[in-house]
Amino acid sequence: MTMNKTLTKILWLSTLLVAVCASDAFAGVRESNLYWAPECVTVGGERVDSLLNFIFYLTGAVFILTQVVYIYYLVKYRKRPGSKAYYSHGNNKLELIWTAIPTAIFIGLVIYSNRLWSELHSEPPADSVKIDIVGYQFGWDMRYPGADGKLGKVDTKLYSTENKFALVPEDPAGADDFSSTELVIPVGKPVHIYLHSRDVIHSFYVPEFRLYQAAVPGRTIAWVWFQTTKTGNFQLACSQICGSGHYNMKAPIRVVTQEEFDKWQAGKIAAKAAEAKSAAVPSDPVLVAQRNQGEQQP
Ligand SMILES: [Cu+2]
Repeated sequence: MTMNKTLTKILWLSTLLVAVCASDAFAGVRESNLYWAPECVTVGGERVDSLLNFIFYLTGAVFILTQVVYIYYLVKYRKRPGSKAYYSHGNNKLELIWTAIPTAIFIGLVIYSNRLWSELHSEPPADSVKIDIVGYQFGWDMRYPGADGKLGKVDTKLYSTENKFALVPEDPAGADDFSSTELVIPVGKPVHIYLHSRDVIHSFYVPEFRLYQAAVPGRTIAWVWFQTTKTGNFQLACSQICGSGHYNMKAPIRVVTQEEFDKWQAGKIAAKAAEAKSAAVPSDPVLVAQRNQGEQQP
């Protein structure tokens, strides 16, 4: 009996310890809009919100109305001495009306939400910023086009430790692409993302963007694009349980001004060019000597 109690205590204490130690890895704490959806910062998200709010207020109003009527009649026709029960067959006309109105509303909602869905998934604008986003156990890698403005081709069969973006080596467009561990986006500009997974199913989920899309291994998900309305810092957190480290599969998102983005991009492109240069010409004197020696030998 006491043994059991001790065991339970140990179990509780260790659970508490794990929770305290892991608290650092918990997702960002929401500080505003605690009783509503988080702040919305995309054009498409605003339209999703207006549909959600419409449904919320409509069902809320119907709920209050039906409850008021229900309570009114409950009190009005309560059991009282001398009053006799009265049997009513109902009213066909009324039933027809209260069936037809919700049916019409539901059909309207289906048509509207389908149209909204297809609009949100329409062709991305030609001037959109293209970003390859790759999920893996347990993190995210982003790839941006280099100076040529083109993302190199991907063959999902090529994912490896050396080729973490599965780039097709024959495609020259991929040579200058640069990678990032944070998602940096210019505000107001359409962003077209290409979603990939290196291992299992992950999910790209940004509540403030009202965006949720699974990343499926072996596939390129190319139909997601969005346009932000505000600068700020957000968090990309995988929302598909993908293994033991799922809780910590996060990446920072920075929505910045166009100038800030251009500066960041130029820096990344320059760093990539310098990296390519140093890889082509070894600067280490020992390596240079070895290379020269190698060249002299027949
Ligand atoms: Cu994941």
